[in-house]
Amino acid sequence: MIKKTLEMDQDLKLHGSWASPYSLRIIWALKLKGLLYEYIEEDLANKSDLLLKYNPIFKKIPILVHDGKPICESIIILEYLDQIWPNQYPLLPIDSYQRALARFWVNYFEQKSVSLWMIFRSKGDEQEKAVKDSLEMLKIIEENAFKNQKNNIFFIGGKIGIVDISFGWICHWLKIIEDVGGVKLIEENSFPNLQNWMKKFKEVPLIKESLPNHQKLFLPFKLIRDMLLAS
Ligand SMILES: N[C@@H](CCC(=O)N[C@@H](CS)C(=O)NCC(=O)O)C(=O)O
Repeated sequence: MIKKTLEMDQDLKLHGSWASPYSLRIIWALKLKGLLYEYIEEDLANKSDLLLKYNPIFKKIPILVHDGKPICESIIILEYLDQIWPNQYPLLPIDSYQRALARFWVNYFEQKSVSLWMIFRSKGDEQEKAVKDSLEMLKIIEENAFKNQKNNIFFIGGKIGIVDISFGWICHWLKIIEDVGGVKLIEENSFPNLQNWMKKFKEVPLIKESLPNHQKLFLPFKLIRDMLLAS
């Protein structure tokens, strides 16, 4: 499927998976920047030769291929896109200090969100520990990450930026993790800053239209969890 957008003279291909929150990070960035790209859906149960050729180390998607050159790891891809197209919807703040702050939170989330996936793939004591670690991460984000908002909705700068894009998947996949893992992390009144941001982020049309159906996502995630626990 080819997406028609503003920039027509680039050869950009995105190898992704419809159920992957990491693919979605790149789709959001490409759309925000108005870049034309070709999307290639990968079957992660039967990886293509191209996927294995482009990411022989981790064998994971997303992979962005720019003029034949593969770039792997979603955050690295976001930074790459921002360096190549700095003037089309910058994802990182211009100000060096704000830029450092944005990178700090992206890095924090990349390190700590591992515990969210651990909830999904574990049970018993291991899952309890993952819930505890995840709640600690959410509390730290709740109490600290929004300090730079200056009454804006989004993390830094009043518009969706790299922090929103990197955190963004929790707006949708957190519920999947809760439902599939059989746990509850966010109650109605807990984490008000975070919940406000999640609500506003999901309301942005470009984000809203890209989120996969919850029930459609639930089934493969449940199957994967059952397989992982059985093995
Ligand atoms: N740190 C990577 C994570 C990417 C990732 O975990 N991709 C998953 C899909 S969501 C994948 O390709 N899994 C295939 C596998 O592990 O075999 C990134 O940010 O790009």
